[in-house]
Amino acid sequence: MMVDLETALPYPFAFDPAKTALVVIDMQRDFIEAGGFGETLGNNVSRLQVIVPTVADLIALCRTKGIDVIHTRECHLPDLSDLPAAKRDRGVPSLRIGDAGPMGRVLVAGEEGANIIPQLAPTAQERVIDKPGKGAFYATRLGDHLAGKGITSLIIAGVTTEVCVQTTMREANDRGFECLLIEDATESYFPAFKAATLEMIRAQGAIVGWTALFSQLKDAWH
Ligand code: TIU
Repeated sequence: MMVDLETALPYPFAFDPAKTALVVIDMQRDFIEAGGFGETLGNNVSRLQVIVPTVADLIALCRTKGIDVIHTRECHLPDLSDLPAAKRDRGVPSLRIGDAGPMGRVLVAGEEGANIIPQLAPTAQERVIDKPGKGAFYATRLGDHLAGKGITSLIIAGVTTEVCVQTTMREANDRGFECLLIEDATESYFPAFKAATLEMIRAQGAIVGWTALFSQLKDAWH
């Protein structure tokens, strides 16, 4: 049965739970905890910690409803063969991707920092997609996974709003998915960038997709 989220912006968002997945983007220690990739870039990572309880509630709701929960992690192979020089050499971080830091090698699969934070740990049944880019469709099996399950709508959460979340949402939109971003389940190191991203996603008649608060989704989903 369809769920009609009448309070979504810019206009009501209807979805069939049988064809909907939750995608939780990059809720990793490297972005959310001190000593990880986010902090090496000069960011105050504590800003991202405020959404953790809401993301946990969103995951719990989706598990209760029986919809597919997918987690992504931005990270690279230990030999860095999937890390373009352009990404490694960008900017003046305190540590570069692949360097040894307090949570292991920065943004490398298998290291502590690349793990999803314990509060949001995936279950053994849930798919975890490791991705070398900002978008979750680039160089991953996500598209095949969703097609195999007949998924047409995505509920999206995670960090950071204007980088990996927005890139993934635009990739999904171009692939024909209807996308709903949960406003209080996404966060940025830059409040103005989060606000601008929410606005640009839903502008022009949902040019990229819809947004709603978690409480609004919960209230609509009986
Ligand atoms: N730097 C920043 O805001 N984000 C990233 O590098 N990756 C994600 O957004 N996951």
